[in-house]
Amino acid sequence: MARKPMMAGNWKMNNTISEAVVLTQEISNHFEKDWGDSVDVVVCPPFVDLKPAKTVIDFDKMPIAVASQNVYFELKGAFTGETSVAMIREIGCAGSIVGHSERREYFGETNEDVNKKVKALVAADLYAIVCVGESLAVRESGEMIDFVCAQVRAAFAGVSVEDATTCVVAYEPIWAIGTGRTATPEQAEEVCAAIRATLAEMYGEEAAEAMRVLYGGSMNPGNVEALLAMPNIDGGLIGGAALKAASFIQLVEACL
Ligand code: 3PY
Repeated sequence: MARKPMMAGNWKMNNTISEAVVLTQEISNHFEKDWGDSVDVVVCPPFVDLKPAKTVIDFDKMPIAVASQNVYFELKGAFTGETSVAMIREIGCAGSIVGHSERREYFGETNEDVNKKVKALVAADLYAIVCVGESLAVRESGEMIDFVCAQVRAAFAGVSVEDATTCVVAYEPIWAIGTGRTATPEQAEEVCAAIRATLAEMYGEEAAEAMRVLYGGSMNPGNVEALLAMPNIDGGLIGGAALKAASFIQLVEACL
């Protein structure tokens, strides 16, 4: 089955509101309307930038979606500092990244938290971009497939096939994030294929074939073609290269 690629920019904790507006406008200015037929483009700015970024995108002219980098699973209440699915939905977000390795490592996010966030998102008709990936130690132990597939199973535990197929999985080996090291296309493909096999065990072949599996971890204009040539890599979740309009657009163009 031909899956429509997705190119999503994870801006992390970069860009003030004014910078976010400029970057979004620069991306929009390069954007050709019919690109939306061939690729889903998503920008994931920090929370405070979501609304201003969304406001400068005219979705009819530039089919660029906005998603958050995180969301809380409780619906409302005394959770200081957190942001709910209803809040991001009202801004016009299409979904949220969940379980990025930086959230797992620095903020103690567990597989159980990720699962609750996926459930909260899909219940609000939003999608999750579920990040999974192993550390260097796990890779060197040879256990990376078991480790990553367990993360996938945990993230989607109790999520229906209808809801799961709205979501996206992003394989981001931790040792390739912000290090300039990229998994080789073959290394990335091996794990992305295993992720799809896990989705097939959980949801059946047809659903697994329909779901997008992205690669993330120092994807850039120099390596994007080789990564996208792999049968189980359906796009990218982009860090540093998403912070400049020119390089992000090159990555989007690689999907056309
Ligand atoms: C990276 O490419 O550095 C990322 O973490 C994307 O999410």
